[in-house]
Amino acid sequence: MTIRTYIGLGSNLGDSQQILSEAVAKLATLGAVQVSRLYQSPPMGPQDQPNYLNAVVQLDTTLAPLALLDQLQQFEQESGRVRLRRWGERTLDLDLLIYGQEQIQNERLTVPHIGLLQRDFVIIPLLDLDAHLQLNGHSLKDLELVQQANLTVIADQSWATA
Ligand code: PH2
Ligand code: MG
Ligand code: MG
Repeated sequence: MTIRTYIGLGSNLGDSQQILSEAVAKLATLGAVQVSRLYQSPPMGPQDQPNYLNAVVQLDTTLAPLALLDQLQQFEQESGRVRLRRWGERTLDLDLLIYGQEQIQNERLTVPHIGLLQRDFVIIPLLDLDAHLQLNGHSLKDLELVQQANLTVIADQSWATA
């Protein structure tokens, strides 16, 4: 039985588009993937850092949540992950956003991801993948944030496979 999960991808150090497309290829080894469009997004947190490239991957996988988290962290390390400060610049960030309908809270993992509803760079790509996606009974497309999003589309949904 596969579970539908959503993974947030971010990078603002190095060749971010290359790094993110390699990450999609790695995620595809864990199950069937669909990718959102690719976005550029101004930094949340310290403003003296480059803009981010952001995207979301939909992954249908049989992995349990912590096994999936282990894989995500391994992929971050393999990309030569550098993380200089909290909310700061990084080569690759892979966040487990949604895992089926599950609510998970332990020392390693909070799902749905804690900042999800506040981040346009997560919500807008999620809506690319499922325009009717709901969280706790609320349609993401009805969030005010969707009207105020400050994102630039860099590439259509073929970006990761081109
Ligand atoms: N990730 C951060 C901090 N700030 N800002 C944007 N726009 N996109 C991100 O992915 C991001 C961020 C730390 O994970
Ligand atoms: Mg993050
Ligand atoms: Mg993270």
